[in-house]
Amino acid sequence: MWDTLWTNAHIATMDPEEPGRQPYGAIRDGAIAVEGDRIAWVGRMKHLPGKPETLATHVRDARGRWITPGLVDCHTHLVYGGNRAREFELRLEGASYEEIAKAGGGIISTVKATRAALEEELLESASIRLEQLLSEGVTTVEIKSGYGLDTETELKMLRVARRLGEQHAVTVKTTFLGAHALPPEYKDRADDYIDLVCSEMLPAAAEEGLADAVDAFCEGIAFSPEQTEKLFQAAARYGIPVKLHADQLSDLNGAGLAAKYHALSADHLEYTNEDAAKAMGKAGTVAVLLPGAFYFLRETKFPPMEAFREHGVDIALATDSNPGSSPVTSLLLMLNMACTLFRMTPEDALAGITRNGAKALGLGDHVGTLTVGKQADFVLWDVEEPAELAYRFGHNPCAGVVHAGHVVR
Ligand code: DI6
Ligand code: FE
Repeated sequence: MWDTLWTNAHIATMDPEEPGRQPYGAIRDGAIAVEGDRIAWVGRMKHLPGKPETLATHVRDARGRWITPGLVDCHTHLVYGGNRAREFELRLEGASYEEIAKAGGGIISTVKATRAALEEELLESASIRLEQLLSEGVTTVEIKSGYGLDTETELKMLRVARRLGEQHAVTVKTTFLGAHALPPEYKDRADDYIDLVCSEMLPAAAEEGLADAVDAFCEGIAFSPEQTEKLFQAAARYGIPVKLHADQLSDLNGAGLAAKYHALSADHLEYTNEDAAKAMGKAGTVAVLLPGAFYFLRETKFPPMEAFREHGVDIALATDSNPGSSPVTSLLLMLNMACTLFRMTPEDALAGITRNGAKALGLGDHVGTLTVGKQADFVLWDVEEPAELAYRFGHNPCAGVVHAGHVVR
């Protein structure tokens, strides 16, 4: 007997290997069985090995709804103090994101607010943002540090991220982003700061088991490729996988560097060159596109979509939820924006927030498709076809969420 059998569902498995594959890996008139926290069976109703009541302790009727894998938001900065609404006004008056950063605003203004905040305050403000993501079917979320830029505050942020995962029905992956910006006390001493990150902050985060991955901002206004490389080498010594904020505002060959270190993902990528895209394909590094930041910074340079496709680079999408460049807490909106702005198909976009989002977190074998043996994370939707998830915006058709086998919404 299975624990739960969901009947009368249309299932977008998102499994690329689904036999006789339909778009979205779809199984119409299907059923999905859960045993413990795992998926035990997925298929057509007519192929069930018996009458539903004889197969499972609980039978739940999905009443013709669509079921997709639980959504994966693989790049967020959910934990921070304050907000940057005033900076938004300045940008609308003509100041650029880089100018504001160089004048000591930008990331550094959030660093000040985050250092000043108590752990409980950070937990509370991030909880509200997290609940907004979860209400749309997110079951896995990555959360970065990077607004502390000193050991104490970086660890405080990562502890908050871990506690969010304990207090909410979601799988949290943490990323240590100590190399996000140069703190004011290290002005003109970026190499010294990177030494501190490598020799004190990263070891402390690793020691407490707070860093599932290591990330950096490789950019003219942040850290050079050489400094990034030092950090990647330190991460390797701790056996922690890397990711990179790469080529967001200029092409420093960040994506190529990420590929060289077999990064899980390279993120943003508006200015990525073709050779780097090719290297990403070879290394299996996922391209994480962040349409919220593209839109909010009014970027006009598009990520090299053609090159990614040609070189077999998997594309994921995420909110980049943060106070400066993407103050958004809707992953479904990113689905729509990826289609309208980046010309992705609704199916590819959905893969970007399920299967490929999982891969970008090193969880490709664990979540992201509805396949027997994977964790039972899925979402029921009040839609008539899966493309509706990308087509509407500002609308939430989430009708139910299962996380690790439990109905949580
Ligand atoms: N790129 C981004 O878009 C975020 N971080 C980064 O490296 C923005 C962070 C911020 O402006 O607060
Ligand atoms: Fe980011």
